[in-house]
Amino acid sequence: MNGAQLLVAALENEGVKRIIGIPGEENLDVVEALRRSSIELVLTRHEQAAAFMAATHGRLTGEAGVCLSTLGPGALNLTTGAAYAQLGAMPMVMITGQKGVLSRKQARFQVVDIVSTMTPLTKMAYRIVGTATIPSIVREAFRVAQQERPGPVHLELPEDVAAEQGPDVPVVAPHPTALPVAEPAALDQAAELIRGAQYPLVMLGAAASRPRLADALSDFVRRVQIPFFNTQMGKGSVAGGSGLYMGTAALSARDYVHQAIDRADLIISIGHDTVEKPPFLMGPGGPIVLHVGYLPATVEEVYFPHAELIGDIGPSLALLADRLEGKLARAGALLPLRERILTHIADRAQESRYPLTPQRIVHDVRRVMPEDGIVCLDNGMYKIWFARNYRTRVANTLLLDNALATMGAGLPSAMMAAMLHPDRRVLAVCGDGGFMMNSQELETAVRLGLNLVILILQDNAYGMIRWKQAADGFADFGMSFGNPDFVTYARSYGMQGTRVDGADGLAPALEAAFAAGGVHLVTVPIDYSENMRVLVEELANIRE
Ligand SMILES: Cc1ncc(C[n+]2csc(CCOP(=O)(O)OP(=O)(O)O)c2C)c(N)n1
Ligand SMILES: [Mg+2]
Repeated sequence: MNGAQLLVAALENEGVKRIIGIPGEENLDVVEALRRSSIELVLTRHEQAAAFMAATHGRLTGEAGVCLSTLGPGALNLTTGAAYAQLGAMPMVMITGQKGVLSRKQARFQVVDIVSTMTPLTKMAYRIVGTATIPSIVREAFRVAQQERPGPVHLELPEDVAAEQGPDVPVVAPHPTALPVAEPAALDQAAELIRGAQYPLVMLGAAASRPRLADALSDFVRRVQIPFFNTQMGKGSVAGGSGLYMGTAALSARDYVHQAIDRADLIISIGHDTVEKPPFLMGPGGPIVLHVGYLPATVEEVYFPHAELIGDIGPSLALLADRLEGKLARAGALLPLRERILTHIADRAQESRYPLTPQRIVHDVRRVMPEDGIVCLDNGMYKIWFARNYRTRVANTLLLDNALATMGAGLPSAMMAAMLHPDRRVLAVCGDGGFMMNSQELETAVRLGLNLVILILQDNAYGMIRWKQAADGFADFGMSFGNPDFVTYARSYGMQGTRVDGADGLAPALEAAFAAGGVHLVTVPIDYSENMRVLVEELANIRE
């Protein structure tokens, strides 16, 4: 076997079904080995999209997604995706080519030190220099990528190592590893803290959305009956309408949900990852914070828990619930605030204004998405509105990036969601800015025959920055642009496109797009004057 064949055999051994990316001539041995394997090669039109897709595979399944690129320029195009997976804790393995290590027939043409480039962006970046180590290195790469805290790993396979014939080294079989569960003494201490709280509140953070955790979290909340709120990336991790949801912290302070947070004397912070924009700001005199995590808390200026419960979160929470169930007289002490908070959030959700308000768009999207439908956001102003206003009842049904918060990932992440869940409705929601950063992938989506609807929110501007500019008192300057005619643009890719031209047109347009199947683009103008009215002026007045 040559190096490429060993690599592909090792990937099959990890259960890899597809590799996403754009090969270069340095990868041709790998491409040939893939042709003879069970693994599908999925071409994209930009490596960045391939990395976003691979990372989303990891995010949704817990198993590393795999992407492939050539050396130099192609590998550099993976870097934003690497950072996306690193900050977002998404397991991913990136494989890049390189010129030969033993001879350099093309001198330094296209040679960039990619291993050094990837080192600060990954959990591990490694150049393979001989065939014999390939099976063990691939096993190690997947182990590192998938274990807590998950993230990206980079492997560089130089073309001469890929082509080199070596001994048939056996692959290393993966095996499930159970994580340690929290110590009994730590569980007792945490239970005592919670029993002593007058106004307890649960917060579900980014790690709460790990695919394997959904059932355990829902059980915990149901058993202890303490109301909960989420961070943006913790959204959707408690199944069903528990009646205990208090809101999502899309802002760091002064939103309606902070009325509960500010009143709490104990916050049980489950799976919080400080890569997220802070859901609340710790300071002197605030509530006690109990951090429950796979790993100890990262201490920050705005997050410094007073106690910790460390270990496999699911089983640890079950043991904690054993100590608390039926013993918490004050469990629901903050619940009387719930109605008021949720009513404020739902304000004007059905207003018939055109262009549509963000609240109306969120409301109409929720109407056409079934409970298990998946909405994938790009980054822009609407992310705050979706995080705040879109209610989720199934884990990982609102995929957003509150970690790198990069533009351009909305469409690729939705494409991967549609590949993994062809039976569920998947909607990408993108601003006109973010959509155009990876719109070339419409061709990929059409070629793959995906069922996918893309909703473009059109304000002809980088709206989020325009809002910040206004909120900070700067003049309105430099944030507007023109757009292609999105309906014509969609049709040029061989897909359907619809423009919403009335306040009541969005829900029927989305419904028709899903009913038609295939890839469908819907564009709707958005009225962002609500940003100032609600997120600046109204919220400034809610201090009690
Ligand atoms: C790759 C990248 N570039 C720049 C930014 C900074 N940024 C955040 S939101 C935003 C504007 C997004 O515009 P658009 O996609 O049209 O969404 P809108 O806010 O207008 O709804 C910008 C420029 C970013 N987050 N990521
Ligand atoms: Mg915009």
